[in-house]
Amino acid sequence: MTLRQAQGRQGRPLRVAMIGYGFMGAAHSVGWRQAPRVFALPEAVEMAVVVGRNAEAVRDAAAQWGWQESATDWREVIARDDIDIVDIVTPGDSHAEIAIAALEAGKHVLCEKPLANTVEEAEAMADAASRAAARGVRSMVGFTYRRVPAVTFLRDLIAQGAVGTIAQVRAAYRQDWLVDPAMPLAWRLQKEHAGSGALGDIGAHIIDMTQFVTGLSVDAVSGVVDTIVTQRPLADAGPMSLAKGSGESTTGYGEVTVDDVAIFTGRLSTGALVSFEATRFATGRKNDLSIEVSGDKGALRFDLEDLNTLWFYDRTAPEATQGFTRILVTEAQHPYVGAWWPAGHMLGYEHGFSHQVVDLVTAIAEGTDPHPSFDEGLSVQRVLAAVEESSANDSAWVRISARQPANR
Ligand code: SOE
Repeated sequence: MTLRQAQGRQGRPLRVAMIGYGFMGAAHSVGWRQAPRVFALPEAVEMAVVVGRNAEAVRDAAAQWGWQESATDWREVIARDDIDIVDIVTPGDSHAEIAIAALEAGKHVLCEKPLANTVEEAEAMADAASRAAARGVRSMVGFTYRRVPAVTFLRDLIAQGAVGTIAQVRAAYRQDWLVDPAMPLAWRLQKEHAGSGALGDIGAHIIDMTQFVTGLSVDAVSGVVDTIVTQRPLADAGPMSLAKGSGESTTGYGEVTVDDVAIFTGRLSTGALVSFEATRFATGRKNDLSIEVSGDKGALRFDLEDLNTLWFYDRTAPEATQGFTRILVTEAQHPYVGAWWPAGHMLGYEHGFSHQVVDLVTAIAEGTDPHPSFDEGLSVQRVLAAVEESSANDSAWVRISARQPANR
C-alpha cells in the first residue's frame, strides 16, 4: 500500500465490501470474520457491507454473517471512499464488470474463481489489474485450495526436490450433485451465467493446483467435455438454483448449456503429462479433489476429503522401508497451522478462506502483489478455453499461447 493510501485512511481499518452472498459469500464471510481473530494481521479489517439484488435476502445475509450494512447497488458501494477492498463472490458472468470497475476506483479486489467466463474477459481483467498494481492497488483470485496447509506444504516439498524430476501428475475433482436428473436447473448449468460446467467450476481448481504445486505451466491440452443430462426442471431449490432469488418457483424444463464432465490430458512446460478429470457425475464422490505428483525420487499425494494429510513416497529411503508415509500436516511449523490449534487438532474446509484473507491483507500492508494473480487466473482461463476447443475438434491437441499483455 502506498503511504498516500494509508494516510488516506487516516489509519482506520481496511473496510471490505462483498458483492454476492450465496455459498461462496458464506465461506468468504467466515474467512473475513475468523482471520483477524486468529492471526495477527498487519492491518485491521472491517466487514462493512454485503451487496445483493434482493434487498430483504441480502439484509438477512448481513445479519447472519456479521456485515455492518447491506446494499443492492454494487456501483454505489465501490464508489464509496470508506471502502478499500471489494470481494467478488457472484457468478462468473459479472466478475469482469465488477472487478474492472473496482480496480479503476482504486479498490483492492479479491475475485472468486474461475476469474471470468471467457478468455477475453480474463484478459481485460488482467490488464486492469496490472494497471492498478502500478498504483499500489492489489488483486487476487480465490483459488482457496492453494491455502490448505497440506497443499502449500506439497508445493514447498516439490520446490525442495522431494520428488525429483516430475514425470507425471494425476489431478481429479469429483462431485455427484447432478447425478439425480430431477436436480433443478441451477445457474451453474447455464453457460451465460457460469461460462462452463464442471470444467470451469471444479476443473479450474485442479488446473490451478497443478500449476501452483509444480511451478510449471500447462502448455497444451487434449480432451473431451460432455453433458450427460441435457434438460432439467426449472424450480427454486437451494443456493445454486437458477430460479433462486426470483422469489417465485417456476415450472417446466430448461436446457443444460454446459458440460457435466471434462476429461483431458495436459502437457506441462517440461513435457510431463497430466491426467485431469472434472466431473459432477462421480456417484458417491461428494467433494473429492485429489492430486498426485510422481517423480524419479518420490511421489506426493493430497486428497481434499482427508485435507490434513499429505502422503509422501520417498524412493531415496532404504528399499525395505519404502512406502507412502502419512504426514499429518498439523504441526506449528506447517503453513498457516501455527495460528490455530496444537498438533493433531484438525483444520477444515473453511480455514482456507481465512488463510486467503491473511495473505491478501498482508500483501496490501506490505505493498506486494498477492497470488494467485489475475494473470494466473488468466492462464487457467486459457486452459479452460483450450479444452473446449480440443473437445470441439475430436480431442485434437491445442497449444496454449501466452498473449502479449496490452500496453499496461
Ligand atoms: C460447486 O461445484 C463448488 O461450490 C465450487 O463452485 C467450488 O469452487 C468448490 O470449492 C466446491 O464446489
